[in-house]
Amino acid sequence: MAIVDRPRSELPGKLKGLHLFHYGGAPCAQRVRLVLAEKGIRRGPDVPWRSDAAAHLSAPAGTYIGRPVSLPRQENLSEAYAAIHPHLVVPALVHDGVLHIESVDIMNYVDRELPGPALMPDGEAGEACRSLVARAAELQPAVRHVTYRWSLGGLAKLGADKQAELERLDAPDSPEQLADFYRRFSNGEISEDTFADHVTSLTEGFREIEARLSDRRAWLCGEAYSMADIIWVVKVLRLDEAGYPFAKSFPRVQAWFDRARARPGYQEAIARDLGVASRFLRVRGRVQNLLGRGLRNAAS
Ligand SMILES: N[C@@H](CCC(=O)N[C@@H](CS)C(=O)NCC(=O)O)C(=O)O
Repeated sequence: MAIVDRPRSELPGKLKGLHLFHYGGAPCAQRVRLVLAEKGIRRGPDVPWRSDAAAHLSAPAGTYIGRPVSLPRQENLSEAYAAIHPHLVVPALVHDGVLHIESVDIMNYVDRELPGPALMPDGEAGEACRSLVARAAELQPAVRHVTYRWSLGGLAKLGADKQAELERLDAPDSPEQLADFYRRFSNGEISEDTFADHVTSLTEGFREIEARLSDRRAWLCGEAYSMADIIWVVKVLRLDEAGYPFAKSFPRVQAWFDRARARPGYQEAIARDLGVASRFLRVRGRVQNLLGRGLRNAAS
């Protein structure tokens, strides 16, 4: 269980109820919002993430307060956010003053500790479900590489000053190694072969999901929507925005994704955040595909 024992910021200790540090378009945060929505925990207002105004300190029971941290504005790469999340990524969840990090741990925590339908099945189905969740989590670095290479491109490159600041803020033992990733990406040190290998890893993952759906089951672990669906849905969404050819390559994944998108939880947790930024990424992905240098070409 990933808990930050003594965060440098005093803010988490002041928060009552549930508070989620997140970003609308970030898959790791989307999966936690989806779990909260499927548990029936309602989304309250979004407030400025650093706010310790009295009106923002307590989330009423059965709701959570969103504290969006803008990744495009690089608010996560700041001293103030480093004092909350030592690895400089979203999400982070505070529950009654206790700070939790690592999205899969947070998903399990919410499922286990809070009321609402169980999202992890029992018995054999549970084992399969856990291994699908682990498989998805293992592919997170691949999603990061694809996002930066095919969706964000030059927009995400850091200048020398920002990079130096990031090197200073990033914890040397961070499992994310974000400063190292940004340095290699910004300096063009990641080879096209490396990016292509990440696309191949994702394609292998989607092939496994397509195979699981071949017996016409509604959801990945059987008839009940589970944690496995949640973690894979947001992965498919991110790649779909980037221009991955699901309908052509994996039609069952596409149909399952469409079913998942029709759920009320998806509407509350994901769809309402997919604004201009998501449309921009989709258009960019489509144009790159039309020009023959998009993710569709890399995936074929
Ligand atoms: N292992 C972490 C990974 C979190 C992560 O990679 N978050 C991404 C968004 S999906 C992020 O905040 N990236 C910051 C950036 O790219 O600057 C978790 O699962 O919580």
